[in-house]
Amino acid sequence: MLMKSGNQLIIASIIVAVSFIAFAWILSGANDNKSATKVFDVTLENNRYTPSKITANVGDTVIINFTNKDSVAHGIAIPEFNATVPNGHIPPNGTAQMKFYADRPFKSDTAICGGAKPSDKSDDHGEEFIVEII
Ligand SMILES: [Cu+2]
Repeated sequence: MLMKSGNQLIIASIIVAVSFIAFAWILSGANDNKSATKVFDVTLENNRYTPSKITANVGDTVIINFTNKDSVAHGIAIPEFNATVPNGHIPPNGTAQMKFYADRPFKSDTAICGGAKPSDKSDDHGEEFIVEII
């Protein structure tokens, strides 16, 4: 009888320990959802970005992999996040990566071949790439 009671105590202790670990694991998972790494693959062709808009959350690390299928370079930058690609341009028929930490809400056209705002159609290439951080 004493032996059985001891076993029950051990089993009860194990159940409590496993429950605590599971609870901590769930909590850590919830935190991961709040600040994630978001990866976007974006293609440039005929002076157009596809997709032409991406959306991420404040607290995210944003990685954008650009593929340029045009025979001209395209400029891209987000000064607010100190973000750009090597040499500021996605090379002709090449690739470039931009990575930044989104520490605040933001929404703008980040294509810098010409105008800095989505409503500005004055640049030679005419493309727009909207980055929105919500
Ligand atoms: Cu361009």
